[in-house]
Amino acid sequence: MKRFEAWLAEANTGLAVKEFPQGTRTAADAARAVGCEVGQIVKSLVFVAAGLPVVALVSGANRVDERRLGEVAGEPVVKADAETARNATGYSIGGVPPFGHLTEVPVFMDRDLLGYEMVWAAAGRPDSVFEIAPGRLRELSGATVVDLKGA
Ligand code: 5CA
Repeated sequence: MKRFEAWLAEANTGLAVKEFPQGTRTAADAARAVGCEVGQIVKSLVFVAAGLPVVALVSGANRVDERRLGEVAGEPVVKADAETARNATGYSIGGVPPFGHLTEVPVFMDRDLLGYEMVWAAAGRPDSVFEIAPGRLRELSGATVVDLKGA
């Protein structure tokens, strides 16, 4: 079994991963593959705040306001490079899942995601996603819900 599926099974989530050969590397790709609104795609973005990684779960319709994320993270943030993102989460950019990370990473979640009945997030690879209710996403990720979008 693949690594993120193994995590889902181990945690008894009942969540199922869907593979799309056409690819789900970006939010636009994922929305096209799934056939949902781009806002329903969860981007799992890794940042670094004072040397420590944090993850922002952001609606595919929104851009993160980095100043706002810095306020809630307590330190200014910069986008993580590919290697830092991989070391923190255990997954490569394009497939970073919203939870089940290799290390303990604080997670912040875009409030707008709660406006959808269901959302889709990356499942560890750039061709795989899974569907989840946003309330469940918050629980499993232990996320703090905040307004993350820029003006
Ligand atoms: N699978 C899709 C949708 S579920 C996905 O993972 N989308 S994502 O938005 O969460 O991941 C892509 C994001 O990674 C881009 O929006 C961008 O912010 C970031 N990214 C892409 N390339 C790099 C890079 N070289 N260094 C740092 N961040 C990058």
